[in-house]
Amino acid sequence: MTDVVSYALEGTVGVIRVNNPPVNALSHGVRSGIANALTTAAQDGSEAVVILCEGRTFIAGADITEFGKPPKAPYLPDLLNQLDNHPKLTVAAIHGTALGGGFETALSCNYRVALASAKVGLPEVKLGLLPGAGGTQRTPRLAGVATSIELMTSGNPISAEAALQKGLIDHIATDNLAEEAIAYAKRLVADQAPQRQASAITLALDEADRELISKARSTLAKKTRGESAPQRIIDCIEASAELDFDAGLKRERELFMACMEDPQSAALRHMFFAERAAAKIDGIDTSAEPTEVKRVGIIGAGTMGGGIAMCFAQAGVQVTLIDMSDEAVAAGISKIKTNYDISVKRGRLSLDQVEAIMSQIKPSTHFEDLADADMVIEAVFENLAVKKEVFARLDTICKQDAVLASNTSYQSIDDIAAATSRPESVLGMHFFSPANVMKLLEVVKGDKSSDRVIATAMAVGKRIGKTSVLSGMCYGFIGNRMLRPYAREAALCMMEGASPSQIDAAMENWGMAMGPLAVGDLAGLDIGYKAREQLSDEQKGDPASYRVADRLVEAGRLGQKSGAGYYRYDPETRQRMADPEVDAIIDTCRDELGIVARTVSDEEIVDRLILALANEGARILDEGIAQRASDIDVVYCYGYGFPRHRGGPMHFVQARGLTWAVQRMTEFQQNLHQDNWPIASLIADSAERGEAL
Ligand code: T1G
Repeated sequence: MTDVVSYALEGTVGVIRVNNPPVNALSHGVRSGIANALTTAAQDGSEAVVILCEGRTFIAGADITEFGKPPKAPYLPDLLNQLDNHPKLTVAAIHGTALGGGFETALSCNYRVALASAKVGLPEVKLGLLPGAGGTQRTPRLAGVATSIELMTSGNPISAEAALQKGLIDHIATDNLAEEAIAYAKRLVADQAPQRQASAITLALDEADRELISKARSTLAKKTRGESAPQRIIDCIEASAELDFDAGLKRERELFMACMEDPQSAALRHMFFAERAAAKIDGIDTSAEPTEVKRVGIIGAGTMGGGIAMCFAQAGVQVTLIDMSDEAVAAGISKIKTNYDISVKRGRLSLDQVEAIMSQIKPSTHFEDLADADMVIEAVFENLAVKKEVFARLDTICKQDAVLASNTSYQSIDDIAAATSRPESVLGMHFFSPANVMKLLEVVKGDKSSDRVIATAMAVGKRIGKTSVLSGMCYGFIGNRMLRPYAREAALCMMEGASPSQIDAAMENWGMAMGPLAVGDLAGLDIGYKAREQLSDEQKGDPASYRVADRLVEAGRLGQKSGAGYYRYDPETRQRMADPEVDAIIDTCRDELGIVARTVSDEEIVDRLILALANEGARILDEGIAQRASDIDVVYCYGYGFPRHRGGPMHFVQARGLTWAVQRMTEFQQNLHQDNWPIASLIADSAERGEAL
């Protein structure tokens, strides 16, 4: 055995115990240990073999940290082949989450026992992969096509009970898993139960199955637009019925290797670790215990404040929602209720659940009601003076260890903190609209923010289901600061000859959830207009980058909220439509600025917008505003609709090649607006040294 796998005979049952924290991943040591144990068990006096794990979960999959490195035997498919053909009756004993290669190991056993609290799943698609150790061939044989499509293309785990119903497990243990699994194995031997093999089942597709497969292909083509793994999974499921088991395994292997070599998988594996790394704060005093937040105050019952209140109430935190008048608070509560009514209609929540959540939210117009709040989040009008006044009042009311956070998008945390006598308790918690939906939370530390309040905000973010990323203080923090050059390049491509529809289509076909101009219409063009009113001409930059937006706002075209912006919107479906009026406005602006339209290719649009993001991201990284390049990727994939299967702007540009990035931006310097393309020194230096960002 190895130090992560032990084997011992317990009576007539051989027990293989895996102990490879934190999740018993199938590292080389685990694979070797299991293989050796199976060899021993084949020759000893055991009548059955049970595989179980120590720690918090059954095997949660292949060891993702080994991907991209030279594989070492025993390879998982070979190990599972040894298990599948073992001479003794084999039982998997599942607790926690048996996922990916872990569940494939269990499927290669003759029987499966699971604790009622356990879950099983095949989440490989979330890594741009597919179950590559027989999962795509055994699952359809045990549970049929419909279950296999759902399990493998959603990547979501199912409960032990659901797995039992679907024939994926055979028995549910209620108490001591090891004891019950061993007793179950003994009973099977005593009953002379057959050593069933999923691999021995012959599967035939009926018409309904073929319908399901065809429908899945078209649904996935839309839902996972541009992603390769989901379609390859369907190919494997088809093969499980069209080919014999060994040929099906071969087909699965071919498609698995195609996924493994696909840049999309490298990107998604990058995101898997990036999301986890973002939670780690370098240099923080780890003894700085986060404050437990049992009561939170939210100031401002508008769209953002209401959405934030929902996040906390859903996490079981008591919320006091404050606004200046009874009418304003009532309107906020009513909007929250409407949101939950939609969730009930869609079957996401029951009426009782909504009632319980709403009972957590106490409306008020008195700041004094925040005296015992552990955290207060200000979500009032985006004006520094108003925010400073709010924080000055909080300073006189809140208890000493309360965390005072602002949901500001742009204002200086340091200026806000200066309005209090406790700047160490102040920081930013920047939510993204709609706050009850968007996963990203930017935690913005001010000069004086203490480690305790930073740790508290990060912990609270995780508790309310957000992916939190720490940002230093600069205008726009991480995400919105990068959005400015991105939006600038979109506007300039438009002025130079590309239509709004071409720009948005180019970016959406590349993978962005929504094109930049459609995003502008969604957010409201008047927001940028009002922000520009507070800037000097020099601060505004090249007039070509905002002239059209200004003209649209001045014409009352604010975006979706007014029914028209860069596009006209169907009042019923909100479907966007190109509008000749906008083309005319663009032509007029070109004439005013002496710009002669030219053909702008989709490739140029994509390169300019993505490089604009990565170039600014590199500056943010260089200035220490972001802790690591992967944090910037998390911000863009979780807050701005950047495709996860491209790994975020920083990963994408490095995967594409920093030398290419330098060469392409040099072309832009020479052919476009030179002052828009100073190449970030971190990119230039890293390209020169052949190093990562
Ligand atoms: N390999 C290596 N490390 C892993 C890992 C894995 N499979 N899963 C988790 N970790 C690390 C993780 O990076 C973190 O490390 C720590 O464990 C705790 O994770 C052939 C090819 C199991 C539900 O995709 O979904 O099998 O940050 O913070 O919230 O077909 O981890 O502490 O240093 O997420 O309690 C398929 C991925 C692989 C499962 C636990 N399996 N993992 O969640 O803890 S591909 C997966 C998870 C495969 C085969 C194919 C979750 C979890 P650190 P955590 P958690």
